[in-house]
Amino acid sequence: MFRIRRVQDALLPINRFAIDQVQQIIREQFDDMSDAKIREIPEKLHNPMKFDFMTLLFVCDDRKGRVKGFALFSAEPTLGFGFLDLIALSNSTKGGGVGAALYQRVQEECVSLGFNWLFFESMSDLEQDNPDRETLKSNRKRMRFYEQLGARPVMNTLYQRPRKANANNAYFLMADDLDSGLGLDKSTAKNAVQAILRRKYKKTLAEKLTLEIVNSFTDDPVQLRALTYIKQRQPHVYPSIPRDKKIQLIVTDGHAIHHIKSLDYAEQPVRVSSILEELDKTDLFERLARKHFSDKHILAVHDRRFVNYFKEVAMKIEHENSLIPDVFPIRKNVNQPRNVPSHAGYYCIDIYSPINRNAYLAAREAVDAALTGASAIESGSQFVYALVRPPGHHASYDSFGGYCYLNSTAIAAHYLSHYGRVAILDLDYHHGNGQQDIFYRRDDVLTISIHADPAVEYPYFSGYKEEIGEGAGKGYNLNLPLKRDIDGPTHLDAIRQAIKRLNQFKPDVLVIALGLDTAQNDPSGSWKLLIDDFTNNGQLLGKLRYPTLIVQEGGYDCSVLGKNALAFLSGLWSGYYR
Ligand code: Q9C
Ligand code: ZN
Repeated sequence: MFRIRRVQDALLPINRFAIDQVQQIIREQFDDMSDAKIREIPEKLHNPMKFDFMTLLFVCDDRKGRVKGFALFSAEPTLGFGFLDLIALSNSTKGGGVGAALYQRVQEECVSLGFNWLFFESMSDLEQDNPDRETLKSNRKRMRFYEQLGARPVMNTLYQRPRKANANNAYFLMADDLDSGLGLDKSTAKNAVQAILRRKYKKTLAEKLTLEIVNSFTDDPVQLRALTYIKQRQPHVYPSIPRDKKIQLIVTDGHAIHHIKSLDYAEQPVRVSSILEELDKTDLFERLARKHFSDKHILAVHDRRFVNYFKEVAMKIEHENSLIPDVFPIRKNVNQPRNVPSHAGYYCIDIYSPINRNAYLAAREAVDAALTGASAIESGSQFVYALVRPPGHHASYDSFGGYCYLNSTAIAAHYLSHYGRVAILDLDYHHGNGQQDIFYRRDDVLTISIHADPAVEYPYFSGYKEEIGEGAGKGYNLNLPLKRDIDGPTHLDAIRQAIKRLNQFKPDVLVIALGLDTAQNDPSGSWKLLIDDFTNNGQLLGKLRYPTLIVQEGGYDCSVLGKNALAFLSGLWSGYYR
């Protein structure tokens, strides 16, 4: 089994590993590529605008990151074509469809960028250019492969005239119409060829020769060689969005067992289905199955006694019954709670989070979903959305509240902190007191929260801007409280401030606690964000290009939840890919 994915950054270990292997393959197989060029690949990927083409790297690997092959591809968005620089398999890969899959992924990328043409060079398969039988044979085999995939040599030009840089070989310019059925008109071809030659043979081809080749394109449309190895070709079926570009989606399908059947309890199962209904109208998502993770990930951020208490007492509650804590001790010289329902107030901060067996089971599942998302990020995904409930961001090291029991966001962030620097950006209307508390003394996980002023809003006792972290964590917690009646533009300004801090911190991974209770008319909020504000927020954050895990938190107006979630997520996506 293999998968293909785009590697854009060397932030996470799996990507650094991929790029190392790609460089190794190039060193082994392309002795004409200079070491400087090989070494600048990561910089080209990370900073594509600095160079005249945009470089994209697609790797084919097993899920553990062992590279079977790669395609290095340049996009020329202004002229609207793609150029395939290199496509190669690792020495231990024996075909198996890897080459074709990589090539097709490049075709899909071109189509999704709106290009009509893909160009590349391939060695001549003509006898006159190949005195050596073996080379002739392998060049013919390669040409057959490309013919099957949709590319053919450009004929009747000087392009394949031997040049200094490839003195021993004649290379055809290959053109792939990406199944558009269009002819290659002369001016498109000339512009493309000029751009390709200037870039590819910058150091070895005099401008005069470049122009000679460009001007040798006289046929209009340019002639492509007729099929010589096959009679007919199966056109490629293009997906609306290449699979690895989709946002991966994990849903806690068992969440609905946690159902507080009271009309004024806002945190209802329908929240998830209303979001899902909107997402399902698009092709933007790929579902991932939820995996199970051990309790050790929970116990890494939560107090063991708290977790045990929650689990044990939850299991004691009779079916359909709920326990709402009623006595809340001030934790000064009090005894440890026994695991009995009447002691529930010890770990609880308010009356909004009834304990019952299903609350535990559902919260546990939300944790698994968030961790599944974190592990997808770890293995190279760009965007993963964990659509979960109950929410988690009000649950701290040893307390629960605000509809939250276990802090899935914090648990996922801690998991990811083993692989790099993590930043959590909490966009819920309410302060993310849970992860603030959990990471308050740490400098490897930055916590930022944009929320309504706690002087007048839940959770009242935290979320002030003076709370900046302690010890090593001093300066690694940022609260951006806002007034009760703000709208989208004011909120966007706060996001810009958060981004400034993110840019200083330079996380390897971003975790977004996505509360949608910032929307206009949300029953638990007072802000006035509209659908376009969610799109703008997403876009701004997507442009940062961090691998991003989004975990669902609050948001209670089911008439707009789905639209706003989709707006935010597609904003993220387009900020990154467009
Ligand atoms: N009259 C989250 O959004 N306030 N929690 C309830 C009821 C509690 C919100 C007021 C708000 C908790 C995850
Ligand atoms: Zn909230």
